[in-house]
Amino acid sequence: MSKRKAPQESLNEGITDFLVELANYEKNVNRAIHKYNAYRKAASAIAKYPHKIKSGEEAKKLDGVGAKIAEKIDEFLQTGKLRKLEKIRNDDTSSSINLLTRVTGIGPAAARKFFEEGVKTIEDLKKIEHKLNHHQQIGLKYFEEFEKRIPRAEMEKMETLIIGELKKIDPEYIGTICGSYRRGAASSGDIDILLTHPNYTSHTEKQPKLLRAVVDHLESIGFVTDTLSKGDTKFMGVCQLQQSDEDEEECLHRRIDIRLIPKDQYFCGVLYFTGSDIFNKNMRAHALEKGFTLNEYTIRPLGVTGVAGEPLFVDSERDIFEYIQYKFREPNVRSE
Ligand code: DCP
Ligand code: MN
Ligand code: MG
Repeated sequence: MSKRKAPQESLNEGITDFLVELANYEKNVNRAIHKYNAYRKAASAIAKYPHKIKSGEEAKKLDGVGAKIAEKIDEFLQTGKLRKLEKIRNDDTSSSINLLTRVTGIGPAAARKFFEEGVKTIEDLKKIEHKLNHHQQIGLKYFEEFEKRIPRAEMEKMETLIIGELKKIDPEYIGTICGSYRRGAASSGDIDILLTHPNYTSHTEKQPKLLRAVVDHLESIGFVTDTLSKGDTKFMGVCQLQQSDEDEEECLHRRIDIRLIPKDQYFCGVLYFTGSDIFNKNMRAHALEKGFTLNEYTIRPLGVTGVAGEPLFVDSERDIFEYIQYKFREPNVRSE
C-alpha cells in the first residue's frame, strides 16, 4: 500500500488537486472515510473528463459531483483558491497530523496521539524514536526516500529481477507485479507483488514456507533490506536495487509488499491488487447488481436470501468479468 498517490494529470488539474487534498484531510485528520471516498470519486470523474471545466454547474453533470463540490469548484474557478483549504493548511493541528500520517506505520489515530503529546514535525518524531514501533521507526528512517515515486524504468528493472529470482528458487512460482505498475502508470508509489504456487490452494494446508523462502532469498541477495511486518501470507518491507556500473547514483529504498495467495484465488487477488481502488469499488457494485459478491479472494453467487454461495471457478481475470457480464478492461484502463 502506498501513501502518496500520483497527482492527477488532466485539463482540470487545479480542481483534482484540491479535491485530493480535501480527501486526505478528511481521512487523516477527521477520520471521515466516507467523505474521503466522496472527494476521491469526484476527483477521479473530473480527471477523466475531456474538457476544461468552466463552472460548477458543468461539473455537477458528472457522476460523483454533487452540489457542495460544485460550489467549491465555482469558488476555485472565480478566486483561484479555496477558503476551506487555506484554513486547513494554516491550521496547526491539521497540517501536523497530515504530515505525521505520511510516515508509513503512522495512521490517523497514532498521528493524533503523537500530536497531542506535542509531536508535530519529523524532527520531533526523531526525538521520540524510542516510542515508535518497529514499522514506524523504519518509516521514519526512510521518510524522504518513501516520499519519492518510483519511475517506471526502475519498476521494470525490479520486475525483471524479482521474476528471475523467483524462478531460481522454484520454477513453478507464479508472480505478478500488480498495483499502479500493472495499470501502466508512469510512476508507482510502491511495489505490489502477488505470488502463488500450484501446490498451494485454499483446500491445502497453509504454506508459509512458500512466502518465507522468497523473502529469505531476496534478503540474501541484498534486495530486501528491511522488514516492516511478516506473516504467513503477507510480507511488508523495504527493498533497494543494487546500483549498476553505469549509474553513479545509488538507488533509493522502496516500499515492497508481497502476498502469497492460493492458486484458486489468484486471479481474484490479481484483479483486486491491480486496482485502482475506485475501479474495484465500481466493479464490486456492478457484481452486486448482477447477484454476485466479489472480493480479493473469491467471487460467489448471492442466493435469493442474500446469502453467498460457494466460490465460482476462476482461471483468469476474464472469467470474473464474464460471470458478472462486465465488459473486459485491460489493466491500463482501470483507473475507475
Ligand atoms: N486497493 C483497494 N482498496 C484499498 C487499498 C488498495 O482496492 N483501500 C487495491 C487497489 C490498488 C492496490 O490494492 O491498486 C494496491 O494498493 P496501492 O495503495 O499500492 O495502490 P496503487 O499501486 O494503485 O498506487 P501507488 O502507485 O500509489 O502504489
Ligand atoms: Mn501497495
Ligand atoms: Mg502500489
